[in-house]
Amino acid sequence: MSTKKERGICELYAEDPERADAVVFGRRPEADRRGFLMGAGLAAMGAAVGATIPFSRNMPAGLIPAALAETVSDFRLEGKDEGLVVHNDRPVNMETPAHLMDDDVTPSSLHFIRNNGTLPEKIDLADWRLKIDGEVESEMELTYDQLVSDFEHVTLKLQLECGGNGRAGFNPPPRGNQWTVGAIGNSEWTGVRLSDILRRAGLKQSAVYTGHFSYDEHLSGDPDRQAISRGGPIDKMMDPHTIVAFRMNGEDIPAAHGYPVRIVAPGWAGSVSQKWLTRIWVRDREHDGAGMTGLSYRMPRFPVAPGAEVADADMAVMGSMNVKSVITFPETNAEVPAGRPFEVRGHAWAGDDWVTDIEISIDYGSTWQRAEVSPPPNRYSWQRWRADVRAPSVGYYEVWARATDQKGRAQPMVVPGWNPRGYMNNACHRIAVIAV
Ligand SMILES: Nc1nc2c(c(=O)[nH]1)N[C@H]1C(S)=C(S)[C@@H](COP(=O)(O)O)O[C@H]1N2
Ligand SMILES: [Mo]
Repeated sequence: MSTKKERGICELYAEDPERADAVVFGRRPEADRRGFLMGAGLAAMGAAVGATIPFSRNMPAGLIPAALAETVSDFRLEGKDEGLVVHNDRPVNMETPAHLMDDDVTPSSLHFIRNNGTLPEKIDLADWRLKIDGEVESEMELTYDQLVSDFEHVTLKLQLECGGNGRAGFNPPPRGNQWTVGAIGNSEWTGVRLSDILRRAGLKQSAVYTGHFSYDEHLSGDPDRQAISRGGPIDKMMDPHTIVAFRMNGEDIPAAHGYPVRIVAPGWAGSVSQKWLTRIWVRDREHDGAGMTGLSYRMPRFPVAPGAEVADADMAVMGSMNVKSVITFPETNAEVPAGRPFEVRGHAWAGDDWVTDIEISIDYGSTWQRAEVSPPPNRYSWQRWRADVRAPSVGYYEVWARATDQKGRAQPMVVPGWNPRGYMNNACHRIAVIAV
């Protein structure tokens, strides 16, 4: 089993300069290694270092550009809060620490980012098209203006959680970003219902699945490979909460989150929510694009031992995410008053389902106290919960939170079923507090 993690640019240069060059410069694999920067790569590179590069022809292959040779922790992305944790800078992957997830509606500056490929350069709205083809009565190609003016708008607060959120809890560690709790956000998205678009195109009887395509490129630079191309069963795509979004929190969607248009299919692994969307291929079978096959976004059909090899045939595509919660206040390691109540709060969500109960423990799960849980402002939003908690004496405590959905399924205390890629860890979140 591979335990390879995705890496920051310095590590990548140390281990695989050729691939690192391709990542930084967009050099095609078949190009010679004398260091020529390709047109778009050169422009991007110039933008990244803040100047044109007069001697770019002389730049040796495999040389980490000094301007980019900062550590990953120095990496900054415009519009993003400096408190986000950077797992990787190429592709960009950042998560939100629990205490920065306290807002009911996640500001764009605090929403986690998960990219598999390149970050597309500014896309011109005049050139943008959305193609709908495959198992439809009439293929369509929508311009941006048509998308925005031809269909009813909806604005919804929607949970978007990476399928690998919590991966860091699994042992042995599966490859991929070592997300802790923060690959989840709940921003307000405006767009049109995907179902309205699919109805306009007319679904054939044979339509069972979608396949999504976008502008971002595979890190190898190979134009024939997709960075990611997932999709979902028609029922999920026809749900009125699955939208083709063009605004995030009332503004154009930021570049990193899919400008100008993305899918938001809330409650399922975030990878179903294609960013920089260009095409929806309606299919007569489960889609088989990048991220649909092998071990990607698939779970074993039966429990497996940690570290086990699982045959592809024994894996099935993930559907809804599961019940989960996060403690957003206080921040872990905060001081709280001993003997007097202090507020504990956070959010909870449950994929396609919803949360009915939250319980809090400060004695390692021996006793539990009920928290108040608010109904979601709309379906598929996360839900606010809060409780007044009292630490009986001075000392070190842990606050644990456990959510239960309307079907009676609760979060496990320990990391649930190990799986080869480390998906769906919904173990209880816990924080430390010091009562003084
Ligand atoms: N085109 C494209 N869409 C994509 C991805 C990507 O790499 N490329 N990553 C997916 C994954 S794995 C997740 S979890 C979500 C993350 O969305 P965010 O970056 O807006 O938080 O986008 C999904 N959509
Ligand atoms: Mo993801």
